[in-house]
Amino acid sequence: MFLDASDLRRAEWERWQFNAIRFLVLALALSLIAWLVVRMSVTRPMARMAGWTRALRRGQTTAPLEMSDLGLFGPMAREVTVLAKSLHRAQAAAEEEATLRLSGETQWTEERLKQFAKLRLGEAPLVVVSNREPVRHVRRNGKIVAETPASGLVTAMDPVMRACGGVWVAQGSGDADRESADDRGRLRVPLDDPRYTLRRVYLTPEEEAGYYGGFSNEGLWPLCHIVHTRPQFRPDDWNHYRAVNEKFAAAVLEEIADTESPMVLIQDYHFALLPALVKRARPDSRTAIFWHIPWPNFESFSICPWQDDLLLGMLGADLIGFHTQYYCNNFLETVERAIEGRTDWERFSMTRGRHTTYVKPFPISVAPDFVDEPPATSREALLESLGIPSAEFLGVGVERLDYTKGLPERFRALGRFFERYPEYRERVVFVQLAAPSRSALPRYQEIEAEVDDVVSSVNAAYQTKRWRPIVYLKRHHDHRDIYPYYRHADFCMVTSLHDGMNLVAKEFISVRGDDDGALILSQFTGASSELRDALLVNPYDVDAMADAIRDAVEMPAEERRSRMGRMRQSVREQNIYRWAGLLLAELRHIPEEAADKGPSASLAPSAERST
Ligand code: ADQ
Repeated sequence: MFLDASDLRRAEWERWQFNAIRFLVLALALSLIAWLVVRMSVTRPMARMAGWTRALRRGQTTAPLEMSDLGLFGPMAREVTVLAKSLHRAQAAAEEEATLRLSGETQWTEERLKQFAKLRLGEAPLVVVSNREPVRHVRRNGKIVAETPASGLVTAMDPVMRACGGVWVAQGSGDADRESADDRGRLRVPLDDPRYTLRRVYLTPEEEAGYYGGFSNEGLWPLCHIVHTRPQFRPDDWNHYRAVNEKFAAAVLEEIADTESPMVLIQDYHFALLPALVKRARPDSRTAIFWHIPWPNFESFSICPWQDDLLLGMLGADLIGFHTQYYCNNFLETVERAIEGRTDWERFSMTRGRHTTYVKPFPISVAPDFVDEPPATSREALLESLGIPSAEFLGVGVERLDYTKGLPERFRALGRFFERYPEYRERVVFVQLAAPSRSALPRYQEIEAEVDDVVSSVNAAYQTKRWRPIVYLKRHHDHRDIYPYYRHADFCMVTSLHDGMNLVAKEFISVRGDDDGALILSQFTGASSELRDALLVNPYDVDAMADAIRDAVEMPAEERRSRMGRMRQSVREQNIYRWAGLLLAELRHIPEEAADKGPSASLAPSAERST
């Protein structure tokens, strides 16, 4: 039998040919895919990064590089973006300095504060202590996110720390704070461009309730604000307050252990005992306490059962700062009448033993830029996002939900305005941004319920099918979200019953580059002594406030512009860098105490007398 194998050979040849073609097609497809991948994830992003860097170098853009399709280069692009931001900031600061020099102005800027800190403070590190931290980590929908608390103190201190560097000791209050810091509670902030260290101190729920909710916020807060809310003084709260002050003192002492002559800047009424605790252990430190809320008169303060301990704790400081001269007067009168020592009304100081404490006003303020790279939201887009088809006049209020801020009074005044001036119905919309605050305390639950009620009743009384007079947004907002409201409002209302300074008024002014907008401001805020071009009101006088709203919406454009222009000039000059610069300069001039002549032991609060 013969078998003709030529078919097999042909078939084999065809198979080879077929495989060769398949291989070629496959190789082509693979090359194409590889080419596309390289182009998408390497060549194009590189070209975009190069183009963006070129535009940045030429000063044509400052916007961060869009990251969504950067693939492999994501981490590098992030770093380059941070670097670019720093360069841009440095360039803007240099330009600002040059402009100021040319115009002969001596304005405080971030750069000037930075240079001041470097040249004048030298190696002395700056340690800031406050209850509120500049950034807290919280869990949202299973993710950890960083958020800035709604707090005047944080708004003011963060730019200072960004300029000076150092350590900020504060309570770790976010539910994901521990995971976001190292074992000692330390992390570098701001997270995207670290410039200082945050040292978190963790409290137990009992300490938090007694020291923060109890003594600080149910005792000292209503004691210092004249708002007719009775302060609560409980010995247990006081014990926690003392213990927490000691806990913070231990953290501060640890932070300054290896440094000579550190500067310690203590913030607010949560830490009245801290100055003496720090100075007793470190007499070489220069220690100041800044009191962010009003100081009442002697009679009001004297109802506190532990007033001597608080005053002696504060007098441990070399320098005590308040917002206004009036609070300084009240304080010096209080110590003169309550504490044995030599009061000097010429130099505004109190001397006990060998230790002198100076008392001075430092009116706090805001940074010239409310936010970096503000959003370009238009007025129409803003109104649309709120479901408001149109509003001829837009009013805005921005507050923590606090009974000192006069929110019910403001909404009653709005109701009276629509009652008295019905021609403004359907033409004026008032947007209130309110961040819930201290919600565990009964008085804060009451004020929240009262505000809900007043808003509902004013809306129920005047709303129509296509209009609601008050839009009430009860939640925390980032400053970037607040910016468009300030920017597009025709008027802003600050109606505090009593307020140390009030930064909302200054924030509103700082964003009005258009020199437009009217400010209605309570005469009981510290800010009212600086911002005389605001429409000053007594928040207890509902009729007068209703008239002030009418005056704000009817104010001629020319008058609005000249008033706003003058207020902007004042806020620009008296900015937060000036506040910090003057405070640090004053503290630096105070002669250093020799270690053997530290504050007399009597400056420390006595444990025996305290409860
Ligand atoms: P506060 O009582 O907190 O400050 P304020 O000075 O008005 O009051 O500052 C509030 C800050 O919180 C502002 O920066 C504001 O933008 C922000 N904020 C308000 N509402 C918000 C919201 N809904 N969401 C997010 N942020 C919000 C205390 C004293 C003041 C003093 C400051 C600084 O009571 O008198 O001016 O410290 O010293």
